Amino acid sequence: MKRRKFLKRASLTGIGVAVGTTILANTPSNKVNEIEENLLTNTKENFPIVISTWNVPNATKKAGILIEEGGTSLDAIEKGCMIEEADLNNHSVGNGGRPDRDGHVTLDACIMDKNGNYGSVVYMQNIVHAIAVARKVMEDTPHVILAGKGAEEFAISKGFKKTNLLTEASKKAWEEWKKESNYQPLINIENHDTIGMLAIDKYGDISGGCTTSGLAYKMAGRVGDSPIIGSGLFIDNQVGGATATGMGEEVLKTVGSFLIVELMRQGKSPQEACEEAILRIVTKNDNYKKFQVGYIAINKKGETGYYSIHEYFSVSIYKDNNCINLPSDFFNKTK
Ligand code: SD4
Repeated sequence: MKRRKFLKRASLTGIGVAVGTTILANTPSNKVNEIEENLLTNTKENFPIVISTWNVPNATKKAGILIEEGGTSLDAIEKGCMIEEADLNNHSVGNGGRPDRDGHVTLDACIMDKNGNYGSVVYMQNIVHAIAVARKVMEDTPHVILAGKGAEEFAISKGFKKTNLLTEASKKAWEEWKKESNYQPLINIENHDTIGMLAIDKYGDISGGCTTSGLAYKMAGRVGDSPIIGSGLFIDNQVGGATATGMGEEVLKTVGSFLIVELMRQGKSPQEACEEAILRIVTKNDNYKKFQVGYIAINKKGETGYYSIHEYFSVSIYKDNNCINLPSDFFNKTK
């Protein structure tokens, strides 16, 4: 697809699409079969493709180039996410991430492959590349989640280096915060960089990953949505994938990424499915004006969708050797 056509399609899918009201239960079964058939038939038109939460061109390009060159979506996800984890200027992922209230940087990450395999680390400290450790959990252990000290020790046993993740800049910001110790999880409305990434490689296979240091100044021991299968990330290689950013507690309560993939299985477009998942949150929670959640999704054809509660969520997309950042449409239009 040429760049102009891609941009046009991307902005069409991203902005101003009405929320679908069709409920599968009301859809005739021949229609359901037709929808599923369409979803499962690769058109080869829209991939390889990578989509990431927020404006993360370096990570998205890294993944995009890898799959353009014939790499697998799983390698692309791991290597792409690692770029953000190593970036000291990104204060919500990996090295340089904001600490919890006690000054500890604790990381959550997960990865999922085309076969539905999943690996994750939660509440891990002192290791930069949580996404790579999550992959090792998936591939080299009989388990799917390792937490805290166990995750750290496993990482070290696999050759990962122990690193102090609390940079001077993050320490300074934490010390400033401590003066008032005012925990206001009203964050994410303007910008945030927790990276969720979905990719389809040349072979049509989907993988996804998600990596974060979680909410700044969270309580010690807190784990968010990002490393939890079905909440921060879900992949079904027959249907598509979804991943989340923002207030993890709300994503967890609605099992957002699984919901989006199941809605796509039932015939919704990625855009409609993301909008429906955001609606689930806001209709259950009068408090929604105080937190942000953003979702991205991709289906088997490589069609993308993205939607958030508030303005300023954006996505990065790599396609046909181009990487672009697009603003997301959002639910709360009241100022
Ligand atoms: C969490 N969902 O720990 C993560 C944070 C995040 O953009 O995505 N921020 O709740």
